[in-house]
Amino acid sequence: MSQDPIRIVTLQAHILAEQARYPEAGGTLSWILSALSISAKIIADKVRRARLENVLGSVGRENVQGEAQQKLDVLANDVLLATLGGREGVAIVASEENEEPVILREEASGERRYCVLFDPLDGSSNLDVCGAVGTIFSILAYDAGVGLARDSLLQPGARQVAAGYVLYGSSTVFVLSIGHGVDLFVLDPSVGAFMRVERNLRIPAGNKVYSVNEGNRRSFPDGYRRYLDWAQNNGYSSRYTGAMVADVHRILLKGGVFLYPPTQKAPEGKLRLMYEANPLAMIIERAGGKALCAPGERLLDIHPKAIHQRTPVILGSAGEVDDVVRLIDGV
Ligand code: AHM
Ligand code: MG
Repeated sequence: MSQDPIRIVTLQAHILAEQARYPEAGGTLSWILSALSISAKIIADKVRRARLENVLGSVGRENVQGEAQQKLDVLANDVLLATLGGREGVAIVASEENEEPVILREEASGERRYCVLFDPLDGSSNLDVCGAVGTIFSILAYDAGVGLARDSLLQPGARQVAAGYVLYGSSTVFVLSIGHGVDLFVLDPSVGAFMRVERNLRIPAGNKVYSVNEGNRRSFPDGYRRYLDWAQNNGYSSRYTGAMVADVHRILLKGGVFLYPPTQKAPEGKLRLMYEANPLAMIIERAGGKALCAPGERLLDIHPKAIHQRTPVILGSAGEVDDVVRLIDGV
């Protein structure tokens, strides 16, 4: 009797196999994903060596969001700009750390071109204490026919061609969705490659865990406070690291719900629609979960008006999101 050999699939091989499913694909997207994979390895190395190389702490200025920029925010941003800048298929790069998108190639071309948006180092305030941080990315098709090149970016998240994140935790993981399901890769440092460890990830339908900054509870709208009372009366646990990538990764694997509600200080919520919320919402939906910006309003359907726009976020296991909505609606 023959035995199936154990298959080793790297991220690179996975991307090429996905590309082969679409005979019309010219490989442009694959090149962009490979630039993201290389960036992830370089950033992972910088994160691991940060204390040794004295690149922790802030650079002493704020980004466009009014947040103190960490030295590693800037380093990670530069790495992504450098790797993506060399890819012919990238028309525009937009980063949470840059006020304006970088237009690289705006003329029409025979090959399909893309816009790549990213949060280079999400949760970077965790760096000083060796906590988990991540990189989040979103890829949209570029349309040279749209008036100003930067207007090409203003597409609802549902149109993302690919989305994903890298989590620099106790290991470095790369979570990716291209066109359909969600796949999980882990960096094997001895080989220098991301290895596929799970295909078609499915988020558990429920789990009694919520992830929210409860320090803001007093300034949440009533409905969210009602939900928290209900959850606490029903034996829920709370898990919150302050890095969205780490918190959402836990929920993707174990189930539960992640919330960033509107607050008095941030009436639109704190999280950025195009760099953080859209890509993570797509991952959660493609894994079978739900992602909303308010009861009855799908996050991926928001038509952005500005690239640094913010949004409230409710995402996670379908059953848990339904409970949040029920309690917000006061049912
Ligand atoms: P950052 O991209 O500047 O690191 O900010 C985003 C982070 C998210 O990762 C996290 O969910 C949130 O900010 C935490 O904010 P708060 O400290 O208000 O709970
Ligand atoms: Mg962020």
